[in-house]
Amino acid sequence: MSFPENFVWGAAASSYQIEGGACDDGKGLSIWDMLCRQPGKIWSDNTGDIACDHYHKYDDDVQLMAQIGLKAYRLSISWPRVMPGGRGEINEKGLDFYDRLVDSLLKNNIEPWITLFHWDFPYTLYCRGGWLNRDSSEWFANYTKVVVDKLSDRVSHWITQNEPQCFIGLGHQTGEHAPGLKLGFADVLLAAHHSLLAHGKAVQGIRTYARTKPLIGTALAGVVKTPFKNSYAEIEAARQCMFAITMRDCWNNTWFADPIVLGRYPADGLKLFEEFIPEIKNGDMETICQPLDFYGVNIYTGQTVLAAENGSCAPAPHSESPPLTAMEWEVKPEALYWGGRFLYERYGLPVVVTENGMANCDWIHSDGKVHDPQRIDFHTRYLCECSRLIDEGVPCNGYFLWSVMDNFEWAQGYKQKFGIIYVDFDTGKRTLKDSAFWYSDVIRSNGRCLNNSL
Ligand code: IFM
Repeated sequence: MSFPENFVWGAAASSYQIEGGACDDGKGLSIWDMLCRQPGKIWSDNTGDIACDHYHKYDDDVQLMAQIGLKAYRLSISWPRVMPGGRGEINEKGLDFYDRLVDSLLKNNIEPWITLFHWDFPYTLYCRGGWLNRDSSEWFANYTKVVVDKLSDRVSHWITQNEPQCFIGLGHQTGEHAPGLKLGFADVLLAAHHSLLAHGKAVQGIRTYARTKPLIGTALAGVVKTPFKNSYAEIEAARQCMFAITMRDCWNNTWFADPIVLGRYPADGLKLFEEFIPEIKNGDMETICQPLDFYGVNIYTGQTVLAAENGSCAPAPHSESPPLTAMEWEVKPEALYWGGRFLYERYGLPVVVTENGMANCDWIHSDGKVHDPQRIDFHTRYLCECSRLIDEGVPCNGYFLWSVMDNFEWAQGYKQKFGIIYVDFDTGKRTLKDSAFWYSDVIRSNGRCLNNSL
């Protein structure tokens, strides 16, 4: 296995999941602060009030990242930390936190990749309609400018939003995530349309105001289908299935990616969602479809499908007892290869794996260490598929392991552990897991050490 010389070996986390400091230094409330206050919404009624306390411990955390040898760290900005009411007043102390974090990363030769929105929407703006309000795209554009003005002299990698499928679908349709709404489908699509407009305006803003040449992308959830067999018919079936819309929900690739990259909603979605389609004003699709530098995709699992008789596809027969992570997501390494390949074929953009990781049952063992061989095996297998993707000519420029440290896993609270750094949430103590030492070897050998595991 080999990776290109300048391959970006990274790890990721997001503001609400690690920062804590929920009310510190003038930060405003987000919809997650509010959801966590509703009993029964989050596992064990956990909250992100303190989380990893990264807001105060960021410098130590950066030292650990440097010890691991990360080349890049994907972080997100908390919109209400920077603009407590979501618009208007700027909270300089909040902005300064990111200023210091970026400096600390650069001092340690770690490239910051900034995600502008990873779900912690300002509560004040939610009270004005949130993503249902068409003004939301302007609010987001103004917020983007504030961040770009502050950080773009040192930051060049930008991701607009993380996984719209989740913050719209889980937040506005099923209600499992903040803001906890169970809206009718027309409103779900309206919120989605506004978030797409916000993406487009943010890209425009970054290109206009950035002081160093920006590289801009997305971080969409990858809904991946893999072929049952390596035959033309099966591969074609998986490809079609991966880009088909068959359900009235957000759990697909094309409803978000087609407008962003191709400038139009997919025809099958328009047909299936016909009576729920929001008003699309003149110029909307042009605003949404801005040139991007990479297609960021978060891949955790996939579904294997086989070719069905009428040219469509059907779920493949599956094992009675498939390998599952603690999230009960099936371990499916080939999803990284097929997902990356199909997305590149359709959208023609270089691919960056903006998230890949596994929740595991981790604890401190009696020898004081955290042994997580399952996670090492998981990443070895997925990276092997990443290498295959690159070998076959798909420009896959980077890989961000989710997550750099254990964190607040949304509705699952602290039950799930995705990190390569173990966090004791009672004391705040960090312990590098075996997987952190392993990832360090991977990075330092540019992936060559993976050959020893095969
Ligand atoms: O923790 C989340 C992250 O915030 C978004 N992508 C999936 C991860 C694991 O569920």
